[in-house]
Parts: sequence; structure tokens; C-alpha cells
Amino acid sequence: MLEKFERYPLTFGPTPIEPLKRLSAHLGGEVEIWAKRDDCNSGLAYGGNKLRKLEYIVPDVLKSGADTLVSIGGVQSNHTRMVAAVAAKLGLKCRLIQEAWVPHEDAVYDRVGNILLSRLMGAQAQLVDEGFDIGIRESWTRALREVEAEGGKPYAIPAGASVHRYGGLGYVGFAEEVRAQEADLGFAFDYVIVCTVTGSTHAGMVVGFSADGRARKVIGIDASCTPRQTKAQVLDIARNTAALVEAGEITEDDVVLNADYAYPVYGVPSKETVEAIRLSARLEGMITDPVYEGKSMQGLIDLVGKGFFPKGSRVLYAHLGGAPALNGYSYTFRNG
Ligand code: 5PA
Repeated sequence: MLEKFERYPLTFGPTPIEPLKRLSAHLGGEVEIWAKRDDCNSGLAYGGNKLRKLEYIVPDVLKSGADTLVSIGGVQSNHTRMVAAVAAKLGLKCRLIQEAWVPHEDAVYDRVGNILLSRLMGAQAQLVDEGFDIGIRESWTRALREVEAEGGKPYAIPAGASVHRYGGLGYVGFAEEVRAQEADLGFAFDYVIVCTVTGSTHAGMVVGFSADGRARKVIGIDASCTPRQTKAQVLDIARNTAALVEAGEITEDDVVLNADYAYPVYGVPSKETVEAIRLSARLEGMITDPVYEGKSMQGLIDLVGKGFFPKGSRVLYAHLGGAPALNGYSYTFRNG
């Protein structure tokens, strides 16, 4: 589906799929849980899902002649860390708007984890006191204008690289990669679990898996806590991406978004999220974070417990990265 698009490699190649045997057994052994490790996809600043997206955006950056990447996220955004890494790799400048999306007050929240790494890679990270919103933000458009006023040539990368024209392509590629790996494994997964916030990861998967009728087997676990806006954005991106890759029509029912696990609010883990993070760490040595993968892990665990997946199902947990943010939650985990 992606042959006609240019791709600038930022990742090691296909990511491994591995069985989570101890977690599966712990949850009753009737459902096989596997993980696709997009958290280990690159040597660029700890990797993660944004690199798959950026691989299809970088060719456009290079064509544009821009000298500064401008992007936006929360204080502990993984996405902005990935943009900083890509800018360093390409020899571009990087300007990041880090909004106060999360009402969280660990003393060093704005000094550790993702933002530390972004600063280390030379990005200019500007803290802005605005609340959570996945839409286009004034602070970001202002930063773009400021780069121009200073004589630079900005390239705009929206939150999560999601509403960029090519933002959905990377995860179409994920679905194609899974299909090829399934051919080697000798079976196909019955469900895919994905954490959803700005939407292009989920949207790309919907388009990619629609090719073999599995769009609705992609279960998005909302972590935005604004699920209506997130679902609408996933649908929008999926439709645009389907048109780009000339896939069939995507309907609202193709976007399955479960809103049960995002509470209390974006970026703040519930007691159950913290328990899910501990469980996957202790049973599998697999590290998830309080903002994204901890919530999709919580959803996966709860859905298995509720009998949502028929006995014998094989479920693929997409691990999209995000562990550096844990450093901003050290008080929560002070006793392990
Ligand atoms: C993010 C996003 P989407 O935004 O494509 O829906 O992906 C959700 C997601 N897992 C899942 C991890 C580890 C993520 O970082 N992160 C954002 C960020 O600013 O880091 C875009 C919100």
C-alpha cells in the first residue's frame, strides 16, 4: 500500500513480536497475549511510535528546505523528544512548545525524562501554561511565526505528527509488517490493542488492517480522556490516509475506541494504571508508562478479565514506547 511514498529510514527495521507468557498465564491462560515492540524500534533517543510516522514526513521536510522543525506536546511529550532526535540526526534546529497538558506536580517534572532528553539533543523547549487539547494550538502557530520573524524556515509538525498529511502512513506500514510476520508465525492475530490520543497510530492501523477485513479488530484504548474529539480525529485521519493509499472506504464503525481507562484525566495514572504498570514490569520486565502504554495495558488486562476476548484468542499488544516519562512520576513509584 505504501510503495509510491518516499520513506526516510529512522528505525532499525521490522520490530519483534514476542509472546508474553507469564502475563498470559497470570490472566488465566485462555487468551494468548503477544507484544509488538515498537518501543525498541530505533537507536534514536529510545525510539517509539513517532518514528514510524516521521519516516514518511522527513522526505517532505527535506524537500521543503526548512531549517527548523517546530512541534508541540505536553511537558513530558514523547513526540517532541522524537522530533528533537530527528532534528539532531538531520542537522536541523528544533523548537518545541511544551504545554502544561498534565495536572501533575512531581518536583522535577519539567527537568527529567523526555524534556531532559530533548534539551540534551539541542532543542529549544519552551514551557507554555496551557491545558490539554489535541487540536491546533495558538502557541504552536505563534512559534512558527517567530521562527520566520527570526529569518528561519520552519517546518510544522503537529501534535503526535497526527494531522500532518502523511501522519497516518507509518502505521499502515505497521499492519503490513504484522501481516508478513503472521505468515512466518503461521497464524493471524485476532485483536490488536493500541493506545490512542492524537489518533494517527490507530488511524494508520485501521487503514492497514482494513485490507484484510480486520479494521474493527483494532481496539483503541483512549488515553486522552477527550474520547469524542479523539475518535473524530482518528476517523478523519483514517479517511485521509485511505484516500492517499487508495484503500477502501473507512466508516465510523471501523474506529473502535474504548474510553474506559483514560480516567482520571490525560497524563495522570489511576490506581489501576499503576497496578498494570507494576504487573507488566514484574511478570515480563516490560516497562510501560503512566500516560499511554500503562493505560492500554490496564485496558488489556481488564478486557481479558471481563472475557471480552473469546477463549483461544491471540491478542497483539502494540507497545508504542514512552518509558522515559516514568522519571516524571518517581513519587508514585517511590516504593516500587
Ligand atoms: C503516544 C502519543 P497517537 O497520538 O498517535 O494516538 O499515539 C498515542 C501514543 N503511546 C501512544 C505513546 C508512548 C505515545 O507517546 N504521544 C503524544 C506525545 O506528545 O508524546 C502525541 C501525544
